[in-house]
Amino acid sequence: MQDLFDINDPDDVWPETLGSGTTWIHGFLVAQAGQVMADIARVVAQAPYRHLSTPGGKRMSVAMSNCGTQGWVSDRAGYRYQTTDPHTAKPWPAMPPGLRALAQQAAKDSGYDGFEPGVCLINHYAPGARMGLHQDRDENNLTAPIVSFSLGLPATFIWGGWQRTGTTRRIMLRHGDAVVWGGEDRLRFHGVAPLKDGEHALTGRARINLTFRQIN
Ligand SMILES: O=C(O)CCC(=O)C(=O)O
Ligand SMILES: [Mn+2]
Repeated sequence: MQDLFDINDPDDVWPETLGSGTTWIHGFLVAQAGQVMADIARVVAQAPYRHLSTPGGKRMSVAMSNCGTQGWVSDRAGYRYQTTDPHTAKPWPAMPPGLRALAQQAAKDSGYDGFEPGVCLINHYAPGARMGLHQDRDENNLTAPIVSFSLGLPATFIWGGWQRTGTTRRIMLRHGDAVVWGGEDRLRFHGVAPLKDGEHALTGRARINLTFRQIN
């Protein structure tokens, strides 16, 4: 019998609602993943992945870079967006137009027309890397959604409520999945459980996550 669903078939893209403002688009960028990885390789050649410190001085397990007009950074002075990469003192690499268009398409498909992402934060998870529960609230514009793309190894995404404590839902984000959250869900707490080891044909022993943010 033929499988009803083939994870490698680029036609297998389907939306699932996670909340009134949140859409999980399974398989959204499977077909474009090779191009997206090539775009990311060019960005991180100019602005290498690095482990930032939290304001409290802890080293983050996720390694990060950015592209766009600004980039998200963290150090002893706090969390913020800034126009230059603190490691190179140069402007962040421009956001590749294909990446930007893909993020706008995901937003539109989720009911958010007119999304203008200025920043793409690039997260690199090696096995064991995780991201604690947090809200994305460093953006000046909280009316625009967050668009998240996942590539490579699968990860457990923790989807919470509007308080740090309380019930959470765990979903497995796979290669090519997009999640778009906005509206009343824009400030939900979320995080990522420690990445399980594995090997992915495109990313190797890693998961890459991109979050597109409209900061103004
Ligand atoms: O890696 C993910 O799926 C989420 C990343 C995230 O929440 C962030 O970068 O703020
Ligand atoms: Mn986040």
